Amino acid sequence: TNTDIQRDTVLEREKEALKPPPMYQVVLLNDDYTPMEFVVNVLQRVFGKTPEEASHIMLKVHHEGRGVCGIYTRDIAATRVEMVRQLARARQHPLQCIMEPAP
Ligand code: NFA
Repeated sequence: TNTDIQRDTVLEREKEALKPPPMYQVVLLNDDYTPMEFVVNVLQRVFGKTPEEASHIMLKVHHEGRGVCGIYTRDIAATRVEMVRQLARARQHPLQCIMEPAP
């Protein structure tokens, strides 16, 4: 009946609200032109990495083609991707940054 379905819908919504939100990883991609120092600076400024952490991630991207900068909720991930793209654009570097569902 109608009220049975309404009650089911409320229970489904309550169950959904208790779930953790979907998480997204922000990924940097390698290229041949962006200076290493710029990438390290971005990782410190946008992702709060220490100089040592930032260098480690930068070298992983350089050697393996990609590297995870952090895992966030959708809006935080999207904002950080935009921050990276804006910094790269301002210096005319081809640095690429994407977000994808965390496994
Ligand atoms: N491959 C770039 C270089 O040799 C450095 C780089 C690292 C670029 C990580 C993008 C991401 N200058």
